[in-house]
Amino acid sequence: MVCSVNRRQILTSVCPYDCPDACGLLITVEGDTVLSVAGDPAHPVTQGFICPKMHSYGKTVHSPGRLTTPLLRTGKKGEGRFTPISWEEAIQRVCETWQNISMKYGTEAILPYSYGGTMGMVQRNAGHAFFHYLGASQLERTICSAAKGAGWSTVMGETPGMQPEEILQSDLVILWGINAAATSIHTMRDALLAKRQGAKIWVIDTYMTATAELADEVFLLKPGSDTSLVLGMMHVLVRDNLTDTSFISENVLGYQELTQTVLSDCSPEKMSVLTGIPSAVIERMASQYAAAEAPFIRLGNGLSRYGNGAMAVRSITCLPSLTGAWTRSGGGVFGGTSTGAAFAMHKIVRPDFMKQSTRVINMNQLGAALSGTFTPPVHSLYVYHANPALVSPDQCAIHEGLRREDLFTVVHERFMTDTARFADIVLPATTSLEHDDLYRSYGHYCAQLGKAIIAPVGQAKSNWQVFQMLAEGMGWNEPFFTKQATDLIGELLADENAWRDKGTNERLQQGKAVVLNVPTDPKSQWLTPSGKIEILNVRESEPLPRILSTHAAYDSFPLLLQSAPSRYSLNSTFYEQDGLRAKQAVMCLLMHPEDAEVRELVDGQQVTAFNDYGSVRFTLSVSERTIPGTVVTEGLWWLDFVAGENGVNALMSQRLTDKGNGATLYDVAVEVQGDKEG
Ligand SMILES: Nc1nc2c(c(=O)[nH]1)N[C@H]1C(S)=C(S)[C@@H](COP(=O)(O)OP(=O)(O)OC[C@H]3O[C@@H](n4cnc5c(=O)[nH]c(N)nc54)[C@H](O)[C@@H]3O)O[C@H]1N2
Ligand SMILES: Nc1nc2c(c(=O)[nH]1)N[C@H]1C(S)=C(S)[C@@H](COP(=O)(O)OP(=O)(O)OC[C@H]3O[C@@H](n4cnc5c(=O)[nH]c(N)nc54)[C@H](O)[C@@H]3O)O[C@H]1N2
Ligand code: SF4
Ligand SMILES: [Mo]
Repeated sequence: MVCSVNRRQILTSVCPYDCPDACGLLITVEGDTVLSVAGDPAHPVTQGFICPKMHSYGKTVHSPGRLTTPLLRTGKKGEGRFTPISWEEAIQRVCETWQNISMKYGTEAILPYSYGGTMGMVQRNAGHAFFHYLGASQLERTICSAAKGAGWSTVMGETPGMQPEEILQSDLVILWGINAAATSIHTMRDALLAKRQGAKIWVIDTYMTATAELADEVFLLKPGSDTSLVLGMMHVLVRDNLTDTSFISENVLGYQELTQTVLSDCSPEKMSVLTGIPSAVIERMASQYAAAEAPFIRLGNGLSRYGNGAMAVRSITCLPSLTGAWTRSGGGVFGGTSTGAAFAMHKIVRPDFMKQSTRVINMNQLGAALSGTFTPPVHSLYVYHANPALVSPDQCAIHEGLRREDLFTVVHERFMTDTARFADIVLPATTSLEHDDLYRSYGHYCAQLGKAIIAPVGQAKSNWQVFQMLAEGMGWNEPFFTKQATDLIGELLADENAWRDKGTNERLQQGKAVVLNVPTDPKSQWLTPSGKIEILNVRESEPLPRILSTHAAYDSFPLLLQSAPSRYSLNSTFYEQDGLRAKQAVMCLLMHPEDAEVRELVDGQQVTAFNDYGSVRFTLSVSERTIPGTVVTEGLWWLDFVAGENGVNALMSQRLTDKGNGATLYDVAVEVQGDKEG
């Protein structure tokens, strides 16, 4: 008998999930078993502190729900009945079907769909080269932060984000549209540290979040009204001469034009009606903002998920330039980092493989794209590291499309998700501990390697491995597809540039988290066409910040619905863990007592929220955490665990943001009624 002794080891890794913190991890393994997961104290930013979700990552990796073999559909689409098949058969079926579709309808009839299941640069972008080579339709990936990016760049151009740790030097931390206690725990940690040194924390949100509980002051406003709030504050700054004229004259374009608008149209009284925040409070917010030495605005994504979302981000981005807050350590606005330029991404994405330009389909309009009437029709959908049947807007339209008999759907997943249930072929995916990748972060400036530290569970394969197999199955002999993930990491790091010091690659190879250089000073070198902060941007159809309407304002339903993140899940990820799900209990709808009373609804009862897109059942939670007129649900629950047939995104529309073609997931109105008994 061969006896193998599995040594217990502690190995470094990175959290792979779509979270700004990209925490450094220490994984204790014995053989191929993960024993425990902890934060890595050596990580320069995350310093050993991680969220409760990742402490139990081992339960995800070794979950009995993991997909372990390729599967072929045997039941109806969406039913979830499958039979195991071999990888060879699966790849052969996919390639043959794609070759037939390509001959009959052209390669653009094939649509890839991927997003943020894993954030490593190689595995996240693994399909781009393949689909470029194939000539498939392209996906516009704008579900998350596109409007936020567009709002920022309208004012700041290519200026990179400031150093997030400056928050520690701030005397007024404004957490604006961000539930940091859930979604950016190190921002929350640092905000609380700043508070201990005397800073005040403000939260500007639409309901009382876990973050709001930790703040000195909470300002709850009507969903989608942030532009009105900030323009009202600007009115006061201008009217009361609280602006920094010398900073403005040297650094700002369009101040005079802005003053005319805000003075004539944006009085606090008027803005009070639009925001629901009393005018005296808007006055006080403005004067306290101006009085602060170094106000640090941490801008979340919440306020960008509206028909006027890019404008809201743009307006807030202008604020520190009025008071010259940028000149002081700790002052400014931070919405995130963008470190793409640090790595040779084109060597992975291979835009040069596209023989001709192909059509682009917006991911937020997948429902329309899958409808039989779309021309030319989509005949095959390949989904990897994403769960569109649950997380994308207008769920009923998506499900209807996924049920089409003439649609060939392939889903590469770790679990039998709501999307995988609709697949013709399901392929089993590795977790981050089973494949190699290089990670960066959108919340700080560190990068780190995450190596494969256990063998794949079952027959799981990484995103990149599957595209290698598919390329082979298609009969392509392009050498790029024979490279290993580690080779691709090498390509990303090959060219030296100003973001990476000489020793960076070596330290990365040792598994260390490395802080990247920011080549320009994000607080004085404005990388805009004019070289100034562009409050006025004449290249835009809206040259100045201005109040734009939300989409929901045109809807005929009375309650605005927010579907915010939960502390114990990450989008639709982590619902595989019973313990984390138990902490969320059930899919709730928070409603203010006044709204409940007029509808004769009581706490704990079953209700249905509905609008023109669909209807969703919730357990009602009557709560003063919301404001009248706004209802809130947290988390993106798998359909296995909800009362009705739909998830919350059955209520969301495919309408896009004002700029950036983003999703308007929070810009939605509903009515709510009590369910009949049973
Ligand atoms: N635990 C956990 N962490 C996560 C996630 C998760 O689901 N769970 N998701 C990850 C992902 S993909 C992302 S993009 C980030 C997102 O994290 P955040 O940047 O925090 O953004 P959002 O989740 O969009 O919403 C943040 C807050 O905005 C509020 N909000 C909604 N509408 C408005 C408005 O009109 N004005 C204002 N001022 N506030 C508004 C919401 O109520 C919510 O509390 O978090 C990541 N981290
Ligand atoms: N109503 C509402 N809708 C929302 C949001 C909201 O706040 N409210 N948030 C939106 C936001 S910000 C975002 S970013 C999107 C997120 O949308 P998605 O990016 O689709 O995110 P997840 O729901 O986490 O699904 C990711 C899936 O990837 C799988 N996965 C993980 N690692 C791998 C891997 O290495 N390979 C493969 N093949 N699969 C893997 C996981 O098992 C999981 O099922 O959702 C959006 N939808
Ligand atoms: S989900 Fe976010 S906070 Fe939690 S470990 Fe991962 S990166 Fe850190
Ligand atoms: Mo996101």
